[in-house]
Amino acid sequence: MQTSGDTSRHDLTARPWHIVGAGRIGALAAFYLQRAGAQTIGVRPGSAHTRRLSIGFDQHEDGAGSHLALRVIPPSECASVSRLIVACKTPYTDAALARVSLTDDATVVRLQNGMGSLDGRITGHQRMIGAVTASAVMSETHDRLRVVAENATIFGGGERPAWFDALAAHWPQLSWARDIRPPQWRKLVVNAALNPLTAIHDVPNGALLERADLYADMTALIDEADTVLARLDPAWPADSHADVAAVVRATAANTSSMRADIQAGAITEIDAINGWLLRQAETLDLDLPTHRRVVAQIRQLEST
Ligand code: KPL
Repeated sequence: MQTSGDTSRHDLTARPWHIVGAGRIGALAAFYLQRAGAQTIGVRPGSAHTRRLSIGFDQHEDGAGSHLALRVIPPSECASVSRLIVACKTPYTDAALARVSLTDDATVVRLQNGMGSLDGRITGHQRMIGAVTASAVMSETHDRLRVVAENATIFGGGERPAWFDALAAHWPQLSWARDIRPPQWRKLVVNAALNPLTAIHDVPNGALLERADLYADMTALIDEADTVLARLDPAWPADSHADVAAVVRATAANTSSMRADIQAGAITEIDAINGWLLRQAETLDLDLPTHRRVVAQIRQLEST
């Protein structure tokens, strides 16, 4: 007799999972999928050859080392993809997905910062699942990652798919939310308030609570974001200050991803974070002067 656990595992393992952007978080997703018995294939935008990634994982809780072996193929070889995790940085999404051919019933999990990078891409019977993670993975060397914080990860949007329970049994702190917008927006406000300021001033996250000028800008960014989100959804609590301060304290010594991008001379995710808020504000006829200013400053830094 088949149990619901068997059905869930069958649904998870019946078709391969493609992961676009096998960076740190993509590799973590591949690692948990493999632990759950699924076949995983990495997709590397911009590459023309197949290669084999071999990544060591140091897990912080018990110091135990684990290993991920992943075949990584170019997007041009991705025909008939029916399970896709999009974990690349948001500015590379269009280029990465341009040559990936999805089936009509494909499920796409968006495991990225910000909002909006897959808008208009999911059609007909395809399904998009939103995902937000607070887990943190650091690169120790090019083939060794350290899971520095195994925190909550939320997938969601509508009914829980059959495969979800089989994955959650192997992915610590993975849960399902019928409405994924509140967790996505909470992360969005944190990223919108923290990331540009730390990048512009080249400071670790904790500086935002220590320097009066940065604290004032952070407060303005939160207030403006809350104003937009409360207009989009009247149920939005409209006061994210405590949420943001808690993340700043918990990550005080960290370099935000946007600061790291600017330091590395890479394009940032500003367009999917503060840029998304500005686009929403425009449709609502709202002005967000502080977001406008930091977006312009980040664009300036990106172009120098
Ligand atoms: O998600 C982050 C990021 O850097 O993108 C935070 C939470 C701000 C941690 O640095």
